[in-house]
Amino acid sequence: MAEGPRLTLSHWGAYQASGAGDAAGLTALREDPDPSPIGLAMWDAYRNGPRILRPAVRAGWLEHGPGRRSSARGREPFIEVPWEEAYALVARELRRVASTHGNAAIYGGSYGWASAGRFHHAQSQLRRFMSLIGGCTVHKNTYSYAAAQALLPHIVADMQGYLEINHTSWDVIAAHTRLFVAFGGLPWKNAQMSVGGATEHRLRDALSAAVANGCRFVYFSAVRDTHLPVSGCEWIALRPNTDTAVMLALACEIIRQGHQDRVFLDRYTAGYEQWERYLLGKDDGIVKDAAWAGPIAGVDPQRLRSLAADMAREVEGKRTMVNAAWSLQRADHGEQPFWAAIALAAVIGHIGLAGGGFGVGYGCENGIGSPHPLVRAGPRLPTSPNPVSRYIPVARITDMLERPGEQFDFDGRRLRYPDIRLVYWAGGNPFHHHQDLNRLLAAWHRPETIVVHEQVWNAHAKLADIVLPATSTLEREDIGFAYREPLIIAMRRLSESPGQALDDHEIFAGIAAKLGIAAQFTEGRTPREWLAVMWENWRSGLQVQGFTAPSFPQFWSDGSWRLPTASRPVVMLDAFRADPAGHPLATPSGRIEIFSSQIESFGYLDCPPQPTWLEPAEWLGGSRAARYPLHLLSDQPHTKLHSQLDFSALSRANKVRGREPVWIHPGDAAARGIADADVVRLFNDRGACLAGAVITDCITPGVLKLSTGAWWDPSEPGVAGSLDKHGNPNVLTRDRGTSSLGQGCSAQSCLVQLEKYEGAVPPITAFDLPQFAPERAAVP
Ligand SMILES: Nc1nc2c(c(=O)[nH]1)N[C@H]1C(S)=C(S)[C@@H](COP(=O)(O)OP(=O)(O)OC[C@H]3O[C@@H](n4cnc5c(=O)[nH]c(N)nc54)[C@H](O)[C@@H]3O)O[C@H]1N2
Ligand SMILES: Nc1nc2c(c(=O)[nH]1)N[C@H]1C(S)=C(S)[C@@H](COP(=O)(O)OP(=O)(O)OC[C@H]3O[C@@H](n4cnc5c(=O)[nH]c(N)nc54)[C@H](O)[C@@H]3O)O[C@H]1N2
Ligand SMILES: [Mo]
Repeated sequence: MAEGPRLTLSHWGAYQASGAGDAAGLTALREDPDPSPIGLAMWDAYRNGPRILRPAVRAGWLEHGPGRRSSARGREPFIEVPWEEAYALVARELRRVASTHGNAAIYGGSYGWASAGRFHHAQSQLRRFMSLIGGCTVHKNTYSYAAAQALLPHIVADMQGYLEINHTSWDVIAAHTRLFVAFGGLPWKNAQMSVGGATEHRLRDALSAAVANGCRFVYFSAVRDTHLPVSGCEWIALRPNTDTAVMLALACEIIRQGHQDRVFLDRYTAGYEQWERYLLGKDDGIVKDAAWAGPIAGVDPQRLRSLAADMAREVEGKRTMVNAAWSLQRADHGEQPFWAAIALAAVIGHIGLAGGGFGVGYGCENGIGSPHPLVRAGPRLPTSPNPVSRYIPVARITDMLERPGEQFDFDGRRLRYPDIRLVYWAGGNPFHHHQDLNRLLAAWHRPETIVVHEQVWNAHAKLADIVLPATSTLEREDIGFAYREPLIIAMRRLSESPGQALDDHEIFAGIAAKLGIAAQFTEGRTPREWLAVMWENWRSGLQVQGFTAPSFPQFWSDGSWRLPTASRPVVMLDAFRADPAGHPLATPSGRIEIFSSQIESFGYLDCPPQPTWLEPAEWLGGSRAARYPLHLLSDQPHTKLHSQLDFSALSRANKVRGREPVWIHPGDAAARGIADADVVRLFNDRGACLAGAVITDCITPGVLKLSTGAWWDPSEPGVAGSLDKHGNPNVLTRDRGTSSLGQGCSAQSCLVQLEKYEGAVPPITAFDLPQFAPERAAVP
């Protein structure tokens, strides 16, 4: 088969191999108007980073067996073993746990972004493998937007299945939006990513085009968006977690000004009257107007009143767009700001029309607002259904490990936590993504065995019992696809695998062989044959949707396939707007539910049946602020994806004295005697970390910003509560569900204290390899 251009794809972009020998590297795709620098640093990082080279087993596990001395995780050396021995150990352990405790005692939720590429997608491989061995307990929903995933189907539409992939496209916004109000901003840094692979980074140009066309941008955030590429964007600083109060006030002012769209509310929504009573204070005597919200959010009420007046207007067919960033709902009661944003947009009445309505994620990922056509489901590795029905909402992992057998609420159901004996992870990093890591660490000692496929020696790998080294995308062939991206990429193998690292597929095939199910797992195909089968299956499905894709050999030799241009612009909910009876929503009323009887029937005090202001457990207006007076935001990092590539030159260049930078307002720094580039200590009852001070007026007084992604680097590995030397905010964040409805991650509700670090600054050890037991270290 002819070999085409040497391309690869990552979540942050498509790149081409360039140069040879010492000059070998990656260059951005010529067609990409605004490529991400993250990919340029990836070549060197994957080749010279702290990669895992051989299968490794924790010494105590190998010597004493599963369950013994599990509290020594992270504190014992590893013993490197040959692959055949590793396969046999994992196979025997899976068989033991399944036969003694049942398959539900295996947690294979394995949340995480893994890498681009549809065949080697680690979780797909894991799912296929697990379903063949009798299944496992899994997870539901995401860290990204679990509150939205639970709430939105009740009140408007499915988040992942409809809303996320049907945002009104940027070209329509440029032509038809006169006012764009963004809660959480439109962070360019986040739009570097598309899950599966961004191939055309469009946010910068999209914003420029809209502003050039006269669109006014106003954004509410505790931080100034330093990457906003256009002038003419207005920043309204607000206290974190108070967006709901601001949205209620904007709606209340529009109603008091008599500008609510009565026709829209009558025809397309349900339950408006009850919400209006709440906004106007008919029952509790509190009018939720600008004068009420101003002091809660720290915003000038007059600014809210005049913004409300502007939002209600439609001028010459140009409308108002209200957007909520996903960060808003990763907070205590995170369901409420999303519901309030949609109810506010309903009061304005522009939903379903070009340029107006609401967004739930512009700027969060590159694909949102894409003009490119939607093709259903990319090429997929076939998997059979999971034979085990048990699951948890994804962010309840510590609760599950701590409290087997206990009941909990989730989206109208009562569920019970399973008793997990074996944890299996491939393609995610819980010691990056989960909150309150000291609590997770203590719970992590409970399972008898932890198996991890990883590329790198991060904290997650160091805390496992059996570590199996996985390849990176540069070291394997694949098909790269993401929703509403224009290019499908034939991903080439561009680099040698380090040491004995193998593809996740090959690792599972090896274990499957020990279990006697290799033929079922691989179906006798090579990876290249799988790519061909996956492509051809997808291609015939595309034909039905009216797209003609090339054959696999043609695609492979061309190196990529460009989707045809979309036949019509995307306008979210346009069919519903045009014909609400013919295209009802999948909600109980078929309309947008401003009041939800279904949610009311659940009786959750932490998720009332209409958009409501509820004080977060931790915020600047609450009583806890007396002790911990600073609100910590842990946003997404701009130099990497989560914890991936934290060891790259790009990520390291952004650190301050080797630590993750923390943004501090000049007043907060002065009050604590902190100077720029000082090493500082952030702490609360849950933990403490060091970080590097960046003093800036791009942040509101009383707020700190420490992006996620710094590899957890505890001063005493394996010991809960020890100081993190590197700046991982999750030693500080609170591990509670958003509410009984969503049970999502609520990392953005977190108060801390800050001080200058006076002790001797400890060295960073996050990127060091673990200890290996000397006697067996020399496996060939
Ligand atoms: N405080 C706080 N915490 C947060 C958030 C926040 O805003 N604040 N955001 C949350 C959100 S939205 C998310 S999505 C999560 C992200 O959390 P994760 O998705 O878990 O984070 P990643 O660092 O992307 O983890 C992916 C891991 O998979 C490994 N990997 C990559 N490719 C492969 C592969 O092919 N095979 C194998 N075996 N491994 C591979 C990488 O080395 C890496 O360790 O974090 C959440 N945590
Ligand atoms: N470069 C890069 N891009 C990424 C990722 C990454 O790791 N790196 N991760 C990807 C993933 S998995 C996801 S889920 C998305 C996440 O997308 P988001 O959830 O939107 O991302 P964040 O960066 O956490 O937050 C966006 C902005 O909201 C602000 N903010 C936080 N809390 C509040 C609040 O209460 N009110 C208001 N008004 N603003 C608030 C933050 O300070 C930040 O400026 O990003 C994706 N894009
Ligand atoms: Mo996410």
